[in-house]
Amino acid sequence: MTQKILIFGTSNRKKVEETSDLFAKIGITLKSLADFPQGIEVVEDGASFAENAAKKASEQAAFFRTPVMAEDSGLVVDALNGAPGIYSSRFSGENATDASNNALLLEKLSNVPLEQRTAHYVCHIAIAAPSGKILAETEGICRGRIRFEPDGNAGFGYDPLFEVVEYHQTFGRLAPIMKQAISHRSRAARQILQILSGGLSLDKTA
Ligand code: ITT
Repeated sequence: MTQKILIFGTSNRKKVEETSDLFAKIGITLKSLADFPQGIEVVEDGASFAENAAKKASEQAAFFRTPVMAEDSGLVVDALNGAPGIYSSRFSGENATDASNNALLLEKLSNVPLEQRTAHYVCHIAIAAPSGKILAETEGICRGRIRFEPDGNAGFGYDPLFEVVEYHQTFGRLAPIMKQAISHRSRAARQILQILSGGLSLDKTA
């Protein structure tokens, strides 16, 4: 099988690690922004995961003059009216780290009992042509709840606090292969693979 290359316009190497095996199965090698240090910074000022994913994909596709895939993802916590949502990466401020975000999440949920700690991850993926046109977009979700203490250090972001209830384990503790089977990102990515396998051409430059 000839390998095709698709630029995944993300600077989050965990996003690439979690999806590259899936794309490899249909002969696509993902390249990330780590492979293109001259890339552009996209301002994520959309009002939804969908808007931000489309903006990241289309601005970068125009810049690189080739189709680009991008995704916007985050954690939606019911007891916080959907926060941190699209602000997940900077929940605790401009210089946020995973640790400071997790600490703030625990603080905000400190008086919330287990049965009200339900949450879900969302991942919206978009592929854009250099014209800015969105060629494909999909969304995946993964339901769980927020633990009272972190457990494990697999994955990234909120994973040590995010318990997949059916498995009684956090994504921080579950094996990466399990996250790859059931995560929001894998679900969105598998739908993209179906669209690509169904004939969407990445050679389009329109
Ligand atoms: P790019 O915009 O460059 O792709 P980013 O990390 O800034 O990278 P987002 O703006 O989409 O990506 O923010 C995603 C945030 O949502 C991420 O920093 C985590 O806080 C959270 N998140 C998303 N998916 C997650 C996952 O699988 N596990 C844990 N946290 C996740």
